[in-house]
Amino acid sequence: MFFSDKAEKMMQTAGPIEKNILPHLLHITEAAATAAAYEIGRGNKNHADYVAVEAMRRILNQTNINGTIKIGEGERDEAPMLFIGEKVGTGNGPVVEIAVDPLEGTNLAANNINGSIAVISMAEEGGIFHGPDIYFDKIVVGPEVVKYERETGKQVSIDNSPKENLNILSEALKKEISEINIVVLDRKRHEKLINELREAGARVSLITDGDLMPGIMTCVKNSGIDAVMGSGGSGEAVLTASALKCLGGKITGRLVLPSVANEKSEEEIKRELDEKLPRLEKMGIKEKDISKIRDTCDLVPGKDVIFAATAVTDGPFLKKAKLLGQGDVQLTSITMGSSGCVKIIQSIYISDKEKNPIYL
Ligand code: VTB
Repeated sequence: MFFSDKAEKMMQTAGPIEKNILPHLLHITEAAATAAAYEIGRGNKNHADYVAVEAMRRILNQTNINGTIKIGEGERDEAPMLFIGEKVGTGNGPVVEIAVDPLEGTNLAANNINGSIAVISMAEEGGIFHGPDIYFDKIVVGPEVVKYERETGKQVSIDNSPKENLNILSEALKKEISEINIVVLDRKRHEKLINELREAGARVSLITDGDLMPGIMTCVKNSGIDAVMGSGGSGEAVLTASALKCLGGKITGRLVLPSVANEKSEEEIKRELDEKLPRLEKMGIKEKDISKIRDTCDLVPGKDVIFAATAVTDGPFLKKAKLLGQGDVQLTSITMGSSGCVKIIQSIYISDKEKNPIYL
């Protein structure tokens, strides 16, 4: 079989959402990233988020889908746009469930620090976890680890010690533990995890925000990121799971209330539980099930999954949104679908053709 036949077959295995909606997904993240680009470095993360949300919603509503937001900006009473349950799209098109983060890493964008993106994923009905906006304590690994797990029956797990997980990573990736690099959000709640990883001999890269893209990087050969560990937003975990489903990686972990993860007082934990339990129950999650282990397929059960991200500030392989003057803009994005097809796209929007149309 020629390679071209293989690529053609891959294109044919794509489901209807990947075939028909994926090309439009790019415009949705591009619009959000463009709006956010004007806010880079202005120090106002709320406004940066607002303009990204507004732009993303506008383009979503011009898209021929019958969509429902499953992971969004929050509950209906706290988020006016892209709230959980909001119906989006023209209504003429496939029924899809949607996870969005119009500006992942609001602080990063507001302060012009690397790593902020506009991101979205979609899947068929029932394809995206209907979960609360709390934390997900997780381990994210790439396809080589998944292959090793399948072959040996050994598995990375949130219930293993960091040392046990490092041993599995070391065998799976054929690396010494001293060569392994784990990305962890720099938070007090991760002090124990960071110490244990370092004591076991691994290297730990601390980041201030934005652990979604590093999760995707575990699926990129020689990216230098072997795993992402620790708790972060559950919405970001679902978005990460969407990408991993396309790339063959894995996320595993459990939901956790921020007050519990951040070791707040009994009183604060009770207050958060009282506030969130009714919502959790409405979503079908009983108190005893909050801390159940969930993996990629629990977070994204869908079969026809699509994902897109556009850089706002610089990233490992996506270059920042560049404002070229007079509203012109240059963007880099990644899109993928569950067929396995990945695209890295540079877009240049220049309205005046008398200007030099291509910027490098
Ligand atoms: C993480 C990180 C995000 O929120 O989800 C984090 O990936 C949640 O942790 O980029 P904290 O509540 O400790 O900030 C972000 O930093 C922002 O959404």
